[in-house]
Amino acid sequence: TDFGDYAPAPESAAIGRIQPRYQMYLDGAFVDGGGADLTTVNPGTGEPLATVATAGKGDVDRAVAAARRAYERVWSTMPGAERGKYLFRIARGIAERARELAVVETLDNGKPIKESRDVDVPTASAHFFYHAGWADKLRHAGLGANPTPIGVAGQVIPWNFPLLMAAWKIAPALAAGNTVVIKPAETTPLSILVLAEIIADAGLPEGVVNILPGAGDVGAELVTHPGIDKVAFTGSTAVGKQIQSALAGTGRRLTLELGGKAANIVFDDAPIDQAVEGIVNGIFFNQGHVCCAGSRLLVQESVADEVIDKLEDRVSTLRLGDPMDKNTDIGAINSAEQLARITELSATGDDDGAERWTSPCPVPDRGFYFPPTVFTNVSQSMRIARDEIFGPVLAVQTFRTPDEAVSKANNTPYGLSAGVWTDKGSRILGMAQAVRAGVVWANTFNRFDPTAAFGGYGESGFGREGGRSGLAAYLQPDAKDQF
Ligand code: TXE
Repeated sequence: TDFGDYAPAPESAAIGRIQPRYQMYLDGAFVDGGGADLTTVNPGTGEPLATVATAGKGDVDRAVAAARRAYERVWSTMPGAERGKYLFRIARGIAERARELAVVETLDNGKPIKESRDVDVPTASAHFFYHAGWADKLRHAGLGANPTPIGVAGQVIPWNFPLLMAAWKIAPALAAGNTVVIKPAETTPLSILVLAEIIADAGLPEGVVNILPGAGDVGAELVTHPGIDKVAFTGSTAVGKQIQSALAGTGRRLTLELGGKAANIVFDDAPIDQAVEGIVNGIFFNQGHVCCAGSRLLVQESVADEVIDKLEDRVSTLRLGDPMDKNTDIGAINSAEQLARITELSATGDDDGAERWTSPCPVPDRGFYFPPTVFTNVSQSMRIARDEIFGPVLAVQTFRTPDEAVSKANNTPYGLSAGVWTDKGSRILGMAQAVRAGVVWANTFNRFDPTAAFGGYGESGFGREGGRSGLAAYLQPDAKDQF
């Protein structure tokens, strides 16, 4: 593989190197699984990157049993301050291997290297640092005088932020004293397997974290396994619904972080240039593979032409291409399947009579790429205004009054995030109340911080990740302390 500017220095040849084959991480050991190896592809080129062992018959049983042993014998009874030390070590391990992780993430996922380097990897490390701090302070979290862990967590994560989603899931579970069996997405298993090495090097007791690569069938087996006490899933709304119905009546704790169709709402008193940057970040960050992406622009009629002109000018300057190039703004679509889904869904915009604008940027002739696209003349009934496209495609609608903005923003079964751009503080507060979304950003977008709770309303799922509420998702409140 050509690592470009990220080529390993001769004295540290191992840095950034992709192994030809990766194993699962089960009960503290790197082992083969009973499933057929999967081949992960570099979306930037479309070429195979590495093969990965996957879980097969009996592996979920083995991993859940290992997690149960670790839970009962070591992890749930260990003093919080001790657990915290392991989390600090993992956080430091991520920081120490940041360059390698960024390269692995970009090669496996297709996101621009500057995003892996500046967002995904540091934020993953920050999640472990933040939760390390909670481990010995659980009784001060306002969740009861002596909150206890839930048990063994079964976790399934998607491909859009592979390392970061692993950190979002593993760090709070461990801080609260739970053990984990986690399944990465089939197209992006590599960075979490590098994290497994960091976890092993941190000396985490065996069985506390188990990582089982595989496809949806492994995920389904994991979340329905009778040995699992708590399920955390991030992925499509369709699969989230299946999981919720499969678990109905089991009493198992469940959190779901699903799709979204966020409105980015620009009022006529907004700082327009800043708003344009926020619109670009909202929908083109990570190729739009973001559950909270600002995929619907709602712009006040009086400034709509100005905003759209400035937006198209700005988007024309974005560089699309080789994810490993430090100057790339928009990288590759994660898989051929996702590229086909984006192509198909955006074609419904043409069929429904919306007006398509495509960035004039050159598109590489190999790998999976989709140029930034903006649809205007969009009406509420069109699929491009309703369905999650999960790609670099923006649907623009206009509004006249704040009430109309609220009603359009809320006209969706989803409710994960929204953005408000205005000069008026009172309007920000009003919109934050009126828009049904778990996260409302004001004069910014796509800001993630481990101290802030993230999660949705409606078909975007339930439960929160990050902050004190995220921690609560991994604790049984103290029965003696309820009021
Ligand atoms: O999702 P899946 P896909 C949305 C986005 C995207 C669409 C499809 O709109 O276009 O979903 O993506 C595992 N039981 N999001 O098909 O299938 C699967 O192996 C348990 C939004 O990739 O939901 C992977 O690890 N697990 C989203 C994970 O679920 C199952 C992020 C997600 O894959 C399973 C991803 C099953 N029955 C997609 N079937 C977000 N919220 O950010 C699959 N999986």
